Amino acid sequence: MSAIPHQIIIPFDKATFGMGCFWANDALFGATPGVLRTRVGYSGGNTVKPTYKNIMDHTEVIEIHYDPNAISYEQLLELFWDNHEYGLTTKIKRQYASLIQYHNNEQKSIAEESLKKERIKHKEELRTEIKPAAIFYPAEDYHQKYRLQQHPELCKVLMLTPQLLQESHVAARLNGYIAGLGTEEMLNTDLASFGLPDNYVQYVKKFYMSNKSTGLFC
Ligand code: MHO
Repeated sequence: MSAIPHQIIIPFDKATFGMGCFWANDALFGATPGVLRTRVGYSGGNTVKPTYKNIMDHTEVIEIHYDPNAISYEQLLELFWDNHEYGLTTKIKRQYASLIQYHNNEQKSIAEESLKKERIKHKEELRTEIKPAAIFYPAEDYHQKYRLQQHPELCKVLMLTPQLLQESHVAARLNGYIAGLGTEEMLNTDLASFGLPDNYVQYVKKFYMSNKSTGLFC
């Protein structure tokens, strides 16, 4: 078996979003072209060392590393607006708040502009907050690539370590595909280059096909 191409080492930008339970958007962005890696965690609060059981004033967020030559911040924001677990106008506890954390002034103005456009589509006030990026506390290992981790044999073949759960490109992609996300074309191209044994290629395809119509869930 050839080596699994876990790491893609090219310049990247970061995007951080809160959109509800982070399991769903980890899978969504993982299967998005131009996204290099994802990891989930807690951010935005003032307290230190939040955990899932004691998240305090923090929000569940996803941190996305993307190739700005392959996908724009505007395109990521489109996915952000369209895929909130609780919608954009529902009053929801801080854990699941709608949050954009910008990493530079350009992201800030693009996000503010897109919020203005999004407002026009809704009758009620949007609850989305736009704030500067703050300390990101990675979530516990079992939350990283949650959908993929429901397939322990596949994870074993990928030789996923706690570090790779947060950093692997292949894990990010498969976490989406196994949940039925991404296009079939992307799936086939990726599976041809990931170096998985053939029975696992078939295994991933089977779950992709059967989950394809399920959509995002948490
Ligand atoms: N509905 C999920 C939420 C998990 S999420 C990481 C559960 O009941 O466990 O917030």
